[in-house]
Amino acid sequence: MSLTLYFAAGSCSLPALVGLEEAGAEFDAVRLVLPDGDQRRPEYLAIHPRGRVPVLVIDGVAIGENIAVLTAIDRLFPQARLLPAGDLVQVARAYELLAWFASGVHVAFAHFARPERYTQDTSVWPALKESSRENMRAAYAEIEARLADGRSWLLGESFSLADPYAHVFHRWAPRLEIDLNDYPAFQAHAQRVQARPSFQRAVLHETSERRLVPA
Ligand SMILES: N[C@@H](CCC(=O)N[C@@H](CS)C(=O)NCC(=O)O)C(=O)O
Repeated sequence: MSLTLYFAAGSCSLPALVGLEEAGAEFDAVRLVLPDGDQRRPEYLAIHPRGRVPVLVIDGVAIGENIAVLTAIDRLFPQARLLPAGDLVQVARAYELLAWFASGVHVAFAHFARPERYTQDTSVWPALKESSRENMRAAYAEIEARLADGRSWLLGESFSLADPYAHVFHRWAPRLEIDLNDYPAFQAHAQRVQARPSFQRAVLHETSERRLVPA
């Protein structure tokens, strides 16, 4: 089986990188530089016409959208136990969280980072950005509340792909000028995510020379 992950540093492709590393997968990691517009290059749009990361290509078939990518990684490597399996309620709870990350939290942040997606009227961008910051604060508070019972990981005592996914939003806080010291359990969770060897290997890919477009 051949696996290629298209990803970008600092982006929501982090959990896919961590998942492949947790599983000990052999894969080709191809880095896009979003500020350079790599995602809009014809050679990338030919792979994924939506022009976003992450994309996982499995034996020549490209899969986009985080939830699909993370599900594929989990199913390819069941021994790594990257997402709950079996118990219906645990599986549903996991997907409830992943879906909120993808369609709630990420979209809230996009109003800050990509206001042009929502309106060309630049006069309302400051208001959009301010409501994004409020919505992100609410998201951080919800994550904090989930960890408040002392659990190590978002779904309980076992690490899952929800953890590096949440860490994406932790990494975005400085851009929002949100002080995460207001969320101590989320800060401690971030340290646990960063301590995993899979995270450290994932971060190495973020600076690798293997780019879609060689520099
Ligand atoms: N709904 C998609 C969103 C993917 C997405 O927006 N990724 C960002 C990086 S975090 C991206 O590729 N941005 C490039 C752009 O907007 O041009 C998912 O969950 O995978």
